[in-house]
Amino acid sequence: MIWNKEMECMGLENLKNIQSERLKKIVEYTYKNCSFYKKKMDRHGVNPEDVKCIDDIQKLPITTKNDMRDSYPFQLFSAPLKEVSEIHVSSGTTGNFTVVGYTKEDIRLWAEVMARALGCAGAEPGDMIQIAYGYGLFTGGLGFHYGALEMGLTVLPASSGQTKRQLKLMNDFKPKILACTPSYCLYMAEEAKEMGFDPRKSSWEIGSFGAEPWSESMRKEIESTWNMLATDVYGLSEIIGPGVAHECQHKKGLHVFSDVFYPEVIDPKTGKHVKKGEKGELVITTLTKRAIPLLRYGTRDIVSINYEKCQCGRTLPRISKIVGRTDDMIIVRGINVFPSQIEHVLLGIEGIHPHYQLVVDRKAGELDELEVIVEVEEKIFSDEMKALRSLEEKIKKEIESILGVFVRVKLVEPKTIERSEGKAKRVIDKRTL
Ligand code: DLL
Repeated sequence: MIWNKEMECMGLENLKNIQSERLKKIVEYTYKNCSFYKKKMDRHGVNPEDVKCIDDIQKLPITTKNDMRDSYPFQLFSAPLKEVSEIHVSSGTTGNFTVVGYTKEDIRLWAEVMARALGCAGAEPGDMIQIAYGYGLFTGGLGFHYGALEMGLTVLPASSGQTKRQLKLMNDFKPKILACTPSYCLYMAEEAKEMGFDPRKSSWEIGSFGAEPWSESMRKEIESTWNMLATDVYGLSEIIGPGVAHECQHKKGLHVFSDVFYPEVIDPKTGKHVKKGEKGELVITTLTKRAIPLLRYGTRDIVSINYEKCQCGRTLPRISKIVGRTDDMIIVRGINVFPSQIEHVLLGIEGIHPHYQLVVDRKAGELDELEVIVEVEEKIFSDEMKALRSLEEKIKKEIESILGVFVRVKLVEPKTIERSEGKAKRVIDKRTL
């Protein structure tokens, strides 16, 4: 279903007019209410009056993750704290939390975009949804919650974890929709099988999976294991949480709700727009947010954008599945590698489980070593050593020929790699660079 047909299917010229009007207003608003933005624009030599239409967005400077961290906790807020009704934080690997806030109006916006996202996935009012993203400071649980209420779904706010209870809820209440990270969905399948439950007989028909990168092969694995449609949801706390973009049932890219979140793709080295359709860093401007609007926020996520109308009727632009983050990329002996590329190779090989970890190390005076640790079927372990070695060799050859990077492969028994109920940890970088 299309939740907001007017905004999602309008002609591109109309959409551009709306974006232009909203951009002018939000630039004025942030300049007036947030000293960080006033200073940043002044330093960059740009005034709110210079921004007359959406294409003028390129005159504005990029807001970075470091800007957010340096403004800890509330200096990037444009609304006074007493008007903020909810605060979330996301924790990075280093330094301070990233803090975000929502006014009442922002919460209404979040509910609206998340209802639109659920509509993309194929949810209909009256359906039941099991929300197994974490509730709390992480935006996943509550974002889905607000959207589901807005659409009129019946909500099971299960939060993440307690896997046996998740499965019992599913079995007894028969929810149609599941929302969680893709890695947690596969972990639940393992538990289900151990409990003697056939995942293919589950009540879940549609999954809305995101918060971490996942490959097309992982989608196939989830769809065949659970016999459900697996759709991709994208978002980040800084922009709103989940609800920035969602795939429709055609699964040909994620529709960005660009009447409120304006997307651009830049070359992170030059800061300039890439050519249409090329990959680069996704930059987003929140066109209507009040508590903490962001102008040209550099997400570090790598995507391309397709502006063609989709088969579903939506004219909203579509971002490609996220290949990885600029800061997630491992550079091994000078070659750029994204965990999702390795995942794609691994899941194409028979006998492999979708659980893996990449360990990068560099011993003194030596070159980088990339070790791929991957779980294989029990059966392979009970085979002779020879079979195990030949599988190791096969994986090694495929990764080396496709990615051009030298790797060591270590096969381990099922359940050796730590499972995650939220975002999976795929890379362990032991190098002290
Ligand atoms: O992960 C919000 C979210 C919750 C999205 C639930 C989808 C579902 P953060 O914790 O701030 O917010 O992390 C945001 O996660 O910049 C991406 O690098 C990554 N990410 C989010 N969705 C996807 C996705 C939430 N579908 C960061 N594919 C983002 C790949 C994703 N990466």
